[in-house]
Amino acid sequence: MATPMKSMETPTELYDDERTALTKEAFKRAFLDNLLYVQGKFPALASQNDYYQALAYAVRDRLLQRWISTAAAYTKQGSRTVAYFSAEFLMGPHLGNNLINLGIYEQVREAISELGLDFDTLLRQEDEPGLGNGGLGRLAACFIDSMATLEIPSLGYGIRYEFGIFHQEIVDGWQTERTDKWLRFGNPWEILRPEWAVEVKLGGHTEQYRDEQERLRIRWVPGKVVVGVPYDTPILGFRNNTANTLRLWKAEAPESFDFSTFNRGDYGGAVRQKVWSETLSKVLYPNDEQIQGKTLRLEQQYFFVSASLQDMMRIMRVQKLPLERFHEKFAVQLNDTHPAIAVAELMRLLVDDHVMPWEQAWDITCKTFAYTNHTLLPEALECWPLELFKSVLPRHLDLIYEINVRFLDEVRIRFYGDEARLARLSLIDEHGERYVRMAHLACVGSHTINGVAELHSELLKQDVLRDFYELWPHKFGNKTNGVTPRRWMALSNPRLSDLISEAIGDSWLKNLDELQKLEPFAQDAAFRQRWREIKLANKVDFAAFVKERNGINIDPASLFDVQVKRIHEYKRQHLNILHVIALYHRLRSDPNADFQPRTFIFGGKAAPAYHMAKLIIKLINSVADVVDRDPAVKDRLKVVFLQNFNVSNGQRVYPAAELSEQISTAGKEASGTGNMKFSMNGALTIGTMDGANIEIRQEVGAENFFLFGLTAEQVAQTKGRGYRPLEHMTAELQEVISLINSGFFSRGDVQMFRALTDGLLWHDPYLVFADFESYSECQLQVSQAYRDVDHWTRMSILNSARSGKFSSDRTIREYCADIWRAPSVPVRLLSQEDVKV
Ligand code: Z57
Repeated sequence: MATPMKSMETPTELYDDERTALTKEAFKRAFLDNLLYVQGKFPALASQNDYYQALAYAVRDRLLQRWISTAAAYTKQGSRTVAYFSAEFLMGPHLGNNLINLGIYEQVREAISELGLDFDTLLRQEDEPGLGNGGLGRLAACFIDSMATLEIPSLGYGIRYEFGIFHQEIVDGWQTERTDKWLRFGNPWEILRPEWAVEVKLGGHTEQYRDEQERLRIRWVPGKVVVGVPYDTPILGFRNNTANTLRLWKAEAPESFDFSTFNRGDYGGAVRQKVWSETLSKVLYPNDEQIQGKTLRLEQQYFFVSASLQDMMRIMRVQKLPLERFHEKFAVQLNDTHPAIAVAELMRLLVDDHVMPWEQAWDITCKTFAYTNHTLLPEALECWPLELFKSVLPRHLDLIYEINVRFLDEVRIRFYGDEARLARLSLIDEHGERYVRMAHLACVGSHTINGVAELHSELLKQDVLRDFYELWPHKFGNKTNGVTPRRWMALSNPRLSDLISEAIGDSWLKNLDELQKLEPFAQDAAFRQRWREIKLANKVDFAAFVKERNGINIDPASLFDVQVKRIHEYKRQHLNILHVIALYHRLRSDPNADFQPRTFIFGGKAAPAYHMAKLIIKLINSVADVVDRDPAVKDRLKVVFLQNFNVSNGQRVYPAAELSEQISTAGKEASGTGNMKFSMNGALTIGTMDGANIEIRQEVGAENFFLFGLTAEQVAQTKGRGYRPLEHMTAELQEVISLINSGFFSRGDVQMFRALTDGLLWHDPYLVFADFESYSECQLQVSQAYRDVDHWTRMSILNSARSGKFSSDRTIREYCADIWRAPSVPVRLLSQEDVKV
């Protein structure tokens, strides 16, 4: 008999190159092996989801080889590492993206179809990890993609929410929410690391004690303890050997806690403890730019921040680095104030747990953190009521008081006798109820503070963080956002990407500035023709998708005009829909009017408690319904509300869009990133002078951009004078408002949209009426421009050709150079030889 143990005793090969080869044949073998040995399914009985899982595991094997190689390179070099702290990572589906980055998308598509399966059906099986709300979470995802592509050693740290952003369904025109059970069928992209679990304390109180050397110290006696368990997802670079890590924490109950209760016979208590612990990573708060101030949210923030900092200290121990060098080993970026508690937590870990002198700990802390602000909206600035804060983090409150005393001492000397300034700068807001100001904590504890677009960074200095700017002007800078062209062009728009590569080669995906080489092609009639054909093919695909989802027919020959983003008054979806109603009114009044057919496409989620945003969704759907049923406007005007806008749906809509709506009130949108995805994919923008729109216009040229509306300065002036909407009322706008209020879109219900129309008429902080005429006028120019097909196509090509700046690779290069000082570390793929055991 053969002796199977023989070979086990002398293992020489950690992995088999054949097993993870990138050839089609090796891939088929791996796929079938996974189906049988991992899924336990016989091909004839397997479901589409079983096939997807097998495919995902076959891809994952190929990714792990790179991951091991990356870990080996980083460990060997003891490299400086970026830790990106974010409460949200809106990753979108992994499968297609990993195939693109590995460079095997086509081979795998062929392998799968040769096995008689439909590749696109399998791709669609993946439940996307929607662990974010909108722009901020998606930015974090683009950033970790770019860091891997640029070979920057990095870790993304966040929360493994069991339920991500809710699933939106439209019922009778209203948004309804359903839980996002993305883990239902398991997650093949993550790897559990139970050996690196850490304990996180919460609640309780502090007390003084004397240590062995009779020193007076403070001890935190927690009310409860949870365990953070890391789940790692490898993040591939584009066509290199780098696989960085996204490390997300799941909250679990510590066994020891359970046992003490359990042993006392209190089974219910033991279960309650477990249930409570797990609620910490149960669900993502679905608010974008409007905080709710819930205890659980603060607990979530502290939970992932503490677990991450402890994990980083473990890495230092493994690499035998002293904690005094924490800031040399790690650069931590705070994605908004959600992880800002890290400033106090690092101080606690250094001062309390590692007995480091305060001054030294503070020096390390300030050299470790950098803070990115993402908003100018006052309601989005996090402030925690003192009592709530104290009940969750009693020790941190004391540390923050100490940080504040020392900080205000510095301010007092700099600004002699300026008491008002002290109150404005304090980490504690003492006007009325007292609050901890998280943005102030982030500013004080960071060496660098940045905004996310030029205008936003300027307004931060003038406005929201003015006092900090006057104190530390050298800390402030700008890092204009970007998006990854791998997901937002190569993966989502293969037709266009192939045409571009045919014209200028394929290195543009790594160096997006090379898109400039497309400029001469704007003058080439044959190229323009192909450019148009591709847009049309994308529109046809999208129309089929709309038909399947909404059951309505849209005409691919009409102008596709798209606004997809979170629903918020400052983003002014209502400005858009008021204009649609105006067009409808024009068509009804003059049925023979010369009219460029248009399809208005909307998509986006409203925070579940944001009633006005939900009412805007209802209005859009109500208009869509009326317009769809009215034969008088048939084929000329259509309105579609795309349900459940998320990353996957975004990948379908950007390539099909011709007009991108970026119509926020100037001075309100920090940057916007959807605006960049549209422009890269050849859509033209109708937009205000807000966020990154300004830079997009700068890059593509004013003649290739439809600008309207008040500037941020004019908005401020208008408000300063006292904004009176009625002064901006026109006859057409009057008709529009009357039509809504008459119940025309609400089956005679004259009350339904009153809160919306009254808001616009009497107290509108977003100046919709003030911009309405300028917007309508600009939309007329859009319709005229669209009729000149060649002119439009030229503008479209130039938008794409000049969008190189908006690659997140450029953004990350700037963070590396100016903030992180983290050099790249190329990775060599380990071979069998390297890993002989
Ligand atoms: C969020 O998605 C953004 C800012 C926030 O403060 C919160 Br909370 C969530 C967005 C901005 O609204 C966008 O303008 C910006 O492009 C994006 O963050 C990424 O910076």
